[in-house]
This record gives sequence, C-alpha cells and structure tokens, in this order.
Amino acid sequence: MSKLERIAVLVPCLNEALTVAKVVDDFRLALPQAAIYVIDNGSTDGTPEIAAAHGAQVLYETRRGKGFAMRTAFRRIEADIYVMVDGDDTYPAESIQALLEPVVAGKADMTIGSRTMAGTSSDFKHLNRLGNRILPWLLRFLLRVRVTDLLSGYRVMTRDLVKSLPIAARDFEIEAELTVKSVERSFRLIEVPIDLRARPEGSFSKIRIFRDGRRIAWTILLLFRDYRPMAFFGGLGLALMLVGLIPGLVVITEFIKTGLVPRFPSAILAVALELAGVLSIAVGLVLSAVSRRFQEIEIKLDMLGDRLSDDS
Ligand SMILES: Nc1nc2c(ncn2[C@@H]2O[C@H](COP(=O)(O)OP(=O)(O)O)[C@@H](O)[C@H]2O)c(=O)[nH]1
Ligand SMILES: [Mg+2]
Repeated sequence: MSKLERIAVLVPCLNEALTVAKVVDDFRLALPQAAIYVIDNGSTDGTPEIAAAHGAQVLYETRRGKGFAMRTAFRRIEADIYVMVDGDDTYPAESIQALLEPVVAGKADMTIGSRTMAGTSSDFKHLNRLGNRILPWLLRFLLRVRVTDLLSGYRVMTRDLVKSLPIAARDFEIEAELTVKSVERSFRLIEVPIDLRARPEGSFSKIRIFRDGRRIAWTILLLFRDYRPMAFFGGLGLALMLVGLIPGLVVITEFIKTGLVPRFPSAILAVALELAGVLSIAVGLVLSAVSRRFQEIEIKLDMLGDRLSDDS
C-alpha cells in the first residue's frame, strides 16, 4: 500500500465515547497515511469532541441512523479508497492490511470483513448469530448472492463503488444494500476472515434485533422485487395459478362427467385466481423489460460520467 492512494476511514458513531478514541488511535497506527472521519449522529456523550481530540475529522449528520451517516460520508468525503468500520471497537484494526490488499491490488472493488468464515472466532450474541444465518440464506435464495457475512460493518471499498452505488438505506440495512447493489452491478466482492470482539462493559449496541432484523429482511425482499421482477411477480403468478387449479379442476371434472356446472362459486374463484396469476406474470414481464432498459441507461450514464471527467 503506498503510492498516491488517498484512504479515508469512515467511522459512524452514536454515543461511542467509551471506545471511539481507541478506534481512532488504532486506525491511525494501522494506517498512518489515512484520513480518519467520525460521522456523528447527535451523540450526547461527547463522542465528537473525543474523536476530534484524537485527531479525527468530525462530520455531523442530524438524521438519525447509520445509513444516513454513511450516505453523508460517501457523498461528502473525497478519497480513492474508503474504509468503513464501527466506532464500538469490535472490529480489529490489525486486519486492515488484509482487507485493503485485494482492493489496492485491483482484485476486488469491495472487501468485507467476515465474522463467520472458517477460522474466525467471533464474539456474537446468540440472536445476532441467528440473524446472521437467516438473512444470508434469504439473500442466497432470493437474489443468488452468496456471502458468509451479510451484515458486517467492516469493509473496504473503491471510490468507483462508493460514488456510483445508489444507496437509500436509513439505518442498519445499509450493509445488505451495499452488498446486493454491488453484486448487481458486477463489482467484485471478496470476503476476508476477521475476528469480532465483544463491546466493552458499559457500551451498548444500537441495533434492535427484531426491529432492525425485520427492516433488513424487508430490504432484501424489496431488492428482490426490484432486481428480479420476473422471478418475483412470475413466481407469485404461478403460485396463484396453481392454487386456482384446485377449484378449477373440481369444476372441470364435474362438467366432463355430468355436463353441468353446479358449483358457481368454485368456478368464479378459479377464474379469478387464474386471471390474477396471469396478471402478475404480465407485470413481471413488463417490469423486467423496463428494468433492463434502465440498466442500459445506467451504463450510458456511467459512460457519460467517464467522458465528462476525461474532458475536465
Ligand atoms: N452515525 C450513526 N452511527 C450509528 C447509528 N446507529 C449506530 N451507529 C454506529 O454504527 C456502528 C454499529 O452499530 P452497533 O450498535 O455496534 O451495531 P452492531 O455492531 O450490529 O451491534 C456503531 O459504531 C454505532 O455507533 C446512528 O444512528 N448514527
Ligand atoms: Mg457493533
């Protein structure tokens, strides 16, 4: 690592007075050439003052939420390589070289510090561990994205990735969104094993397992709808049509046997379900064509952006 690469370390913080100093110092030591930024979200325990005293640059974001904090950082901070890490001293600064290496060498656009890969020993709470199993499974099943640690907050990213992903997350969905949208745009992701430490005594996690877990699952579902509309609406449509077969077959066999349709409600239900299914499939077809066109527009916009920056 060396050269002219400007590295920015981004540390989102909400009341991390106990640990932010150590995080800033550790990263200063591990990456002396990097600029360290703490993005404060209205801490009331003096976090920004401590961070500033330890030489970090402090950015303020008043909209509450890790997603908002990171989006502000991504927009306002200029660098070639971005490091994202929690301010709660749970991620090891010692691993930063291993995370940086693939990005600096041009082998990856984002590296993710995985807390669950083989050979790691991470100090998880049980519920967190469960969420860390269910959500990646959901992601693999719906979006075919395979990662061992979807929710890791320890990442290294290229400027290109940071400046081009349209991130809409407000809170802890940001990690899932970063992962899916990167894969969707063919950025190269590499996971690097790291060990997670527990927060020190007296320091509290901001994540609320059920509320945030639900939000993250919901985010994955919406991404599924947006990025694979044919699978989403087509699957829904097929399911409706299959269910419609039940009353439908009853009515039809009866009609073949007797020439009569005595079960009017069943007949109507069958038709309604089949039509709803066809409609849903049609919606899937339309949306997938639209989203393909949007992909093309996005590529053109990228090309235009490149050309504009070449000219200037
Ligand atoms: N700026 C900002 N940071 C936040 C907010 N919520 C959480 N964070 C920070 O995001 C990081 C991860 O949060 P944490 O509570 O440790 O989540 P966990 O690691 O999943 O338990 C920590 O550094 C928090 O201080 C927020 O609303 N704003
Ligand atoms: Mg944490």
